[in-house]
Amino acid sequence: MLYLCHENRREEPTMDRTDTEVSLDIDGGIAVVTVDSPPVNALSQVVRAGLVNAFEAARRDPAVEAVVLVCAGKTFIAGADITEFGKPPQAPSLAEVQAAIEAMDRPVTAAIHGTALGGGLELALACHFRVAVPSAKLGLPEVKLGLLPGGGGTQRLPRLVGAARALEMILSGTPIGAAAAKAAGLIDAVLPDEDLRAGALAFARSIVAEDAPRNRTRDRTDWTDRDRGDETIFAAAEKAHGRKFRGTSQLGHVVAAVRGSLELPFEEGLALERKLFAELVASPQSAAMRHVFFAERQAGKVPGLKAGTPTLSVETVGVIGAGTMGGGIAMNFLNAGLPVTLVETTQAALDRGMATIRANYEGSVQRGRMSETDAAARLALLSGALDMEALAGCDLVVEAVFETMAVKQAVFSRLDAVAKPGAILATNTSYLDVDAIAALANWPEHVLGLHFFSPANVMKLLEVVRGAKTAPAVIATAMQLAKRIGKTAVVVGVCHGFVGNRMLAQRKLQADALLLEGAMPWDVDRVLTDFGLPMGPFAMSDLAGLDLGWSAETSKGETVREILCERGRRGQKTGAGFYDYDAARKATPSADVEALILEVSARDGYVRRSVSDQEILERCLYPMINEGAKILDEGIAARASDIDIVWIHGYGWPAYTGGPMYYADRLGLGTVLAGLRRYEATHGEAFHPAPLLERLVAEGRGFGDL
Ligand code: T1G
Repeated sequence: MLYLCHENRREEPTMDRTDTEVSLDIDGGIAVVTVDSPPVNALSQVVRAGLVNAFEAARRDPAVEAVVLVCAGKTFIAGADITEFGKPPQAPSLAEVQAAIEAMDRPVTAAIHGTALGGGLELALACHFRVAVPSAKLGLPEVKLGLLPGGGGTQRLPRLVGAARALEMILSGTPIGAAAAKAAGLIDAVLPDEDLRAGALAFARSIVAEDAPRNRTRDRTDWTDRDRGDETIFAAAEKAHGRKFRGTSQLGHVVAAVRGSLELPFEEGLALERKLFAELVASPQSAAMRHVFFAERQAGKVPGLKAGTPTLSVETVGVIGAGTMGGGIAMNFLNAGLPVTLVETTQAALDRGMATIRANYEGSVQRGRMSETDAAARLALLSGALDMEALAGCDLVVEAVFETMAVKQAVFSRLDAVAKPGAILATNTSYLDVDAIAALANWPEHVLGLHFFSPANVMKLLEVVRGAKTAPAVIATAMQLAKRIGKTAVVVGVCHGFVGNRMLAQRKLQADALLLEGAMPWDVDRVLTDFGLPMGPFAMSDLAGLDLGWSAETSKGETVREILCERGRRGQKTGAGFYDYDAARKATPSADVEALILEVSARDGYVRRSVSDQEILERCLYPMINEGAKILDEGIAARASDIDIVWIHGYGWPAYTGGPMYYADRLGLGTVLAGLRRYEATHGEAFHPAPLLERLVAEGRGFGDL
């Protein structure tokens, strides 16, 4: 059956028939089907229809001895077209394309480069053979969209590599390289070099010459016969990935689908997969995670920054401050292969910082996450110095010194005197006024904030703080550098706390107030971890240290936090904070802290009451959402979805609820506004609704409509 690809064209397929998205040419008896649909050759309706027509044309040509499927551009098919989700399906389906391939009476080989992901890999699994260039990666990342492979991946992959490895690939969503894919039996050959077409044609000719059997993946039984009935496979997968899928039914669905590949005939297994996929794709969790996918990419588009803005070269980096943040920041650049000069004020501090970095790499090697060679290569790029003069040749310098304006301004004044002309000078401040820091530089247009989140070598978020005078080229360079070091960057404006910490401050205010009104730290933390956050505000304070921003000299001993610090309960690092910690840092509620809270509450005249979980959740989240509305109204964030990305990648907000602003839209801004007004009546100004929120409710719109 032929499909109308576009412009209602309908004609008999010919060998040299060319579509805009899929073309077919014959090269010495080998039909080469090429997909050319930038940017990632996603399986749109046009591509699917073009593929069916191309394979039909190849099938009808007696001169064709074999077929090779390749892609133009930077990658093999990177999956279904995510923009089509949630819309009425359009024929042909991916299954129909796969059926056209499996119906071929001549061998079909998928030739992979770039990243064969999701539906792209599933299409390759329906081919008789798969080859890949050495740099290729292959994966099924559907779980990152709240889905499971819906193109036969849960049925064909276990038949090729076994259920255990299939479950690992599907549940991790992490692609594997060509060599690992060959070793696992996922592909038949790694091509000798990156010349994809030549390698693929040579492979196809060898298959024809050997008259190699055309095994359809769906017919293979060696692995399924071996795995059937082995419950340890599923128990291991659930143990390894159970925690990651809190709040969604994905784990159960993936396990059921893969189990079906062992116990059901292929077509029934496909039907089960389709049913389970349909449930997930219709779920609010998947809609939220698809929102996050596009929001991450939107964040990379900086309003007012013209495409093609020239960027500056960054090949050497200096970091001032070898503490927790400075060391983590340095590791980001070392991991990207950039030499780093780490500067401290004393040899002891420098030695401590260097030792921590070394220990982190040794830990990665011990956990099998990094080879010794790679760790050594990174450490070879690290040098230390006690004098800022050592930073004179750096293209980028990041300061990560003590978080007070006086210290940062002093550092910037000295740094400005030694930095080379054109160097980018960045402050890692979490809150402070970047413009006030830039004012001390000869070139304020080369000054910005690069706000990393602790632990800086782990958390994906980077708030790129755009100063009033920061040049577009410097912003463009920061965005490019963020991608290079594997960060998700969000451009934010200058205000106290920028986006993430400004909203966090609102939550902290309420969390502390709730303690005096009737809740305990473990009540508040439980409500927020049940919501899906990795930890609540009090556990987070214990991790970061209660004495952040506190000093014995200035402490007034008034608040619960101050008294805890005065008593030496400064968090995990002292074995006690809001919680008591055992040697393994396991937290337990503290009777001493409970007594202190009751004492301070009584001292301040509170009549304690039982606070419901719902009130705790609303009191913590609504003021954050309200602050987000103010941040949008002030232009500190360009989009509501940027705020979502800040919270997902900076604080672990559960992606399956889409981020605070997306969550508010789904809840209904009217509900948030009513809640704010209710609490304003009893708790005052902190709940006064943002004008933008009131406007949107009046207009019946959401943050996503901005
Ligand atoms: N569908 C639609 N658009 C996509 C897309 C996709 N699958 N992948 C990328 N784009 C757009 C993206 O929005 C951006 O658009 C541009 O391409 C460049 O992307 C049936 C159901 C392939 C590793 O999850 O991981 O198959 O912003 O900036 O950094 O079982 O894109 O330019 O307008 O990310 O070079 C499964 C998702 C889908 C892969 C390239 N596949 N993509 O990274 O470019 S579900 C995925 C990626 C599925 C089947 C199931 C990455 C990339 P714009 P980019 P990149």
